[in-house]
Amino acid sequence: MRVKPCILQHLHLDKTYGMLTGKNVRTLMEYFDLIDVHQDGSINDIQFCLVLGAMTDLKRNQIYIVFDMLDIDGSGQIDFDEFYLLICILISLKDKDEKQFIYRHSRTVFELLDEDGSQSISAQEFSAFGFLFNFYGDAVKQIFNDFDISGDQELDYKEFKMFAMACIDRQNEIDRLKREEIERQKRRREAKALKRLAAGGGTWAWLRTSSCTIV
Ligand SMILES: [Ca+2]
Ligand SMILES: [Ca+2]
Repeated sequence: MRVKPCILQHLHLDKTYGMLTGKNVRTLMEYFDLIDVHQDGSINDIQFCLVLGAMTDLKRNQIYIVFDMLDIDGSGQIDFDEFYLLICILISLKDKDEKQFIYRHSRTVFELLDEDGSQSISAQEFSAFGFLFNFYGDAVKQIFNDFDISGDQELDYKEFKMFAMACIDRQNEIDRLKREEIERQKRRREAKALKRLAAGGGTWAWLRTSSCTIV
């Protein structure tokens, strides 16, 4: 998930506690009041969809998944505390502090991902909700397998805590390898293009053809 330039741009989490400072919380409360057009202290899924659509590149169906994840009491409304938690997650992603956030708030993140409240996270829950923290595909599978020490295909809280410390490092490593591969492919394409140029084909041939047409 990518956080777009928006109101969050100038907000940062306190380095010690991984939460917003009091002043920033007030700013966020004022913003929440503006979104809360019915002034009932909560926002519904339509308002939530508009806000999160403007702040992130999440697709509509993903936004609804996040809504259901945050709406823990199933009221169909998101109150300020739930909104505040989401904003802290988004700020941590924007500032690339998500590893610290997950580590500091591992219990909260664990409860968010444990959708059915079974006190453990199944592979299915992880795949369904992990995108909120930029956990994707093969990296999830690999790390999930590594940290499921008991081998029951579930991460209990202890296992999750170890996972929290290590998983984003692994994700970064996979991303780095991907970037290197893209760079290698780009260099290969450039080398081929130069080869064609040296052999009198490619761009020069196209230019010659174009000139003839113009004349
Ligand atoms: Ca569960
Ligand atoms: Ca386990």
